[in-house]
Amino acid sequence: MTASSRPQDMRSWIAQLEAAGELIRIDKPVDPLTEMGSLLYQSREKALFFENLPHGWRSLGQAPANVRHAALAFGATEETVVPKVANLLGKLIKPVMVDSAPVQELEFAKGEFDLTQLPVHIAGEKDGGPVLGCGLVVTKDPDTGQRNVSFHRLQIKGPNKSGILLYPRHTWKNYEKYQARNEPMPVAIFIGHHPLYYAAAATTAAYGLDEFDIAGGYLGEAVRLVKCKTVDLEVPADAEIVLEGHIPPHYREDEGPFSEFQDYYVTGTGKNPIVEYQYMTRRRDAIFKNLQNGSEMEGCVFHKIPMSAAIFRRLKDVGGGPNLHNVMVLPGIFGLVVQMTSRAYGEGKNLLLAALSSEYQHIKIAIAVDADVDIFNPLELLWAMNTRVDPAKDVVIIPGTHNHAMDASLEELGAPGTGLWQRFGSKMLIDATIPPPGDVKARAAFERIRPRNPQLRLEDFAAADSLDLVRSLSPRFFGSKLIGK
Ligand SMILES: Cc1cc2nc3c(=O)[nH]c(=O)nc-3n(C[C@H](O)[C@H](O)[C@H](O)COP(=O)(O)O)c2cc1C
Ligand SMILES: [Mn+2]
Repeated sequence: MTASSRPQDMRSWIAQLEAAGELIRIDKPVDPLTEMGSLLYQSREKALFFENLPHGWRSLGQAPANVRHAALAFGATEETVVPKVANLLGKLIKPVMVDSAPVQELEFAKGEFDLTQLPVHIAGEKDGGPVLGCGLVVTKDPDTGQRNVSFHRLQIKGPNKSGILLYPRHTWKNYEKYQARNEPMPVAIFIGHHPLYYAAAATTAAYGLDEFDIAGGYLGEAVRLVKCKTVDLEVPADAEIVLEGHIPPHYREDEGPFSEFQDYYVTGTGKNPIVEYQYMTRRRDAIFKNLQNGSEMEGCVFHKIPMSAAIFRRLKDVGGGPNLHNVMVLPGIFGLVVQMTSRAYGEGKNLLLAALSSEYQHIKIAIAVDADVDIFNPLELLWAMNTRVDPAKDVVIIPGTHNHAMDASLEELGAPGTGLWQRFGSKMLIDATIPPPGDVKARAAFERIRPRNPQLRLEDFAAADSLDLVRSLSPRFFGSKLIGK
């Protein structure tokens, strides 16, 4: 933030989306429990701003709805956002403390607020109840005081109670330390902020690295933090709502099912910890933030960008600096494509091996392709895999690997709510790269066809009454990247 500018928050983001023609306003009344999830599900292209919710609430969702929106938030394009975020991951900015905060304009003690009055929605037909999907959970390591921020699904269970799904990672590690002392873990959960806070919370980095430092780097400005009222934690001053509470030790309750990121309900369902809330603060005119999961929904976009960027950052030094162009996580989140130009035979496999064992546990299938493949067009990926792969030598399966606990296709060990929860499975790499440029003759066999005069434009030839039809055509089609150059 410069002296004259306001901090970036959810309000600046709503204005930015609207200016870019990316926001649909919903002025009719919408019931979060029975209607909102269906509307979000249908809006894969645009953000939705619900203006007429029960108890006078407004709520933003599907923002980002897709990688294009995420790129807008980072000041990049679909093609440049991942390399840009990979670079920003090396530029941490420490937060600053402030004394007074918009998010503490109003304060509510226990009994004065009721989570069931918030516009928390039910996403899927078979979900176990309304789930707060957009609460970012702040905790501390009780030994070191190091802060952690991460996303956790919070199923609303009463006026002051929610469930919480804790995958065995950093928040879980903090919780285990409190549990060993038989003490509740204090938590602060903030709802509604600029999307780069969410991207930072979804970034898996080293244990002990404060995700607010990452958020500062992403935003290019220090996060403004304020002390909570009832817990020894700090939250972003410019968020919309903050819930203060604690997770009791050793206590579990049934939680789930929930519409999850792979597009399935069941993973994670079981005996999970709960959060008890004793305090709420918020802006006077607070705007709620909803978030729906499911493949290619907002929740997925928040996985895709940080995960792709962290893996890009890891791959860029493999073998002393490959010719790496881009990385993108595929729908479902357990697959990933690496776009590169090999310097030598076999280099594709070297990068894929690194992609399969990064900070993230999700990636099970990694595919490498060349620069001429549009990695944002699934048709081109399928084409590359069936015209550039010799299965006997380009596909490698590694059995007996530790996989993401929410990959329903693999054997589940342990259970949710325990530190032993995992899937035990395998991983696969598919090297669909073509011979390196140095081998001119071998590479020539893979030169893609282009039409004669590829610079010609359909609109310059179409009849006047067909022009609207031409303009309605998607700019992305098979081979579109090879045209007009
Ligand atoms: C939309 C969304 C929802 C998520 N839900 C959960 C969840 O319910 N439980 C969980 O443990 N992790 C969840 N995650 C993943 C973690 O928040 C994410 O991997 C984060 O980087 C973990 O932080 P940590 O590395 O500090 O542990 C979710 C991520 C996203 C993007
Ligand atoms: Mn962390």
